[in-house]
Amino acid sequence: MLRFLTAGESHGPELVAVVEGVPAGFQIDLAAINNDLARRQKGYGRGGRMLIEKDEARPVSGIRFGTTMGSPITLVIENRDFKNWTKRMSADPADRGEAKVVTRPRPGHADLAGILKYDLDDIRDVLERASARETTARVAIGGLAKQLLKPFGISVLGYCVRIGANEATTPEDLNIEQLAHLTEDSQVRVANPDAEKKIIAEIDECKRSGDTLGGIVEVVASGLPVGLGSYAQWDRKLDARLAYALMSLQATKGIEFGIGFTAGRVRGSALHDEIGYDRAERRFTRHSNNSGGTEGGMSTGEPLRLRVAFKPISTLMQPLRSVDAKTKEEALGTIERSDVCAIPAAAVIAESVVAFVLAQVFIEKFGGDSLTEVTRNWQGYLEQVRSY
Ligand code: EPS
Repeated sequence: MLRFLTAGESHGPELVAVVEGVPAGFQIDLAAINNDLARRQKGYGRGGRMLIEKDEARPVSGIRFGTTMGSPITLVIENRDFKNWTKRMSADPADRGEAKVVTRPRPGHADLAGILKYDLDDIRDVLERASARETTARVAIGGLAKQLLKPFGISVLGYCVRIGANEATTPEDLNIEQLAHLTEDSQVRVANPDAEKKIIAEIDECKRSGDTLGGIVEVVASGLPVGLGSYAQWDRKLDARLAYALMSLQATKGIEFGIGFTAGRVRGSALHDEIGYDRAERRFTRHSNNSGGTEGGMSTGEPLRLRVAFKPISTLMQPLRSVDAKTKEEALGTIERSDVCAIPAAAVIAESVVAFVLAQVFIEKFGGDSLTEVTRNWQGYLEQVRSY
């Protein structure tokens, strides 16, 4: 089974990702992982931290001469900003007292529930780990996962379809490469230049007024064989597992597959994707993909399409009302350096999380200890489906 853990604080020395269950024999292109880390750092509306960092994954286990060995893979990402925090984030008890204690919780952040739950005096002990900086490790893992999917023709892409008040409609019938090309060139990761201008104007307006902006990202994946995941048990359902993983991202508020919540408003005849058969290709086809590529908790073989809604960042430069946790007096939420809008980054993060879950279900279905074994199982299954 493919699994991972991440560790590290936002202003600590390093972020760490340990990935276990990667079969031997996969080529790992570190530059591609680092490219995803760079994509995560981009986007109009990011704050000063991204000017300090240059996120790069350093492999310290599991990869030899660019190839996986079957052992756990560890990727370490340095926090360059740590050099400005060595005393304030020190592990040494002698340095206690070097940092100003944070006592004013921000509405919307993990601050208040975190100090109460862990019985802490300093909100920094909560926010350092709750920070979305943790997603750096998840993007590194997602970058690795994409390379497990690549030999089997599976690609995954995330981009923005709404930021704040502005919807960015995406041209229909573009393949994933064309979409990647369009959204990669956009400052806010949208495939719609008109919307991009309006979004940038709204981000500027929010910056001026000390506010923040959320948005909606779409993730698509192509090349999936039919039958990943299973209807047989609740925790094996592909859509459920994707929703779990995406919901674990720091600002997620909602997820929908295919036409999502609209499914509750239309009739069955308008919704369900009618079935056809292509005799030449020897495969079942669909006349539409309203399901978003899953039925009964399994991939249908059509492209996966899902959307994730992220709330605006909870650090406001015009802070909201709060209470000082120590004195219990009315106070304003703490101001930390932050971003006005991180939705373009969230698109890369959601893409990474989806890539990992897809790699997980893929390895589960076609599992083996080596690329050779996984490939044999995958080819055999595709032939079995073709000759059904
Ligand atoms: C982030 C790094 C953080 C924030 C942001 C995400 O850096 P810093 O706290 O040093 O400015 O920019 O985190 C938050 C908005 C948050 O609430 O935790 C990153 O690397 O993505």
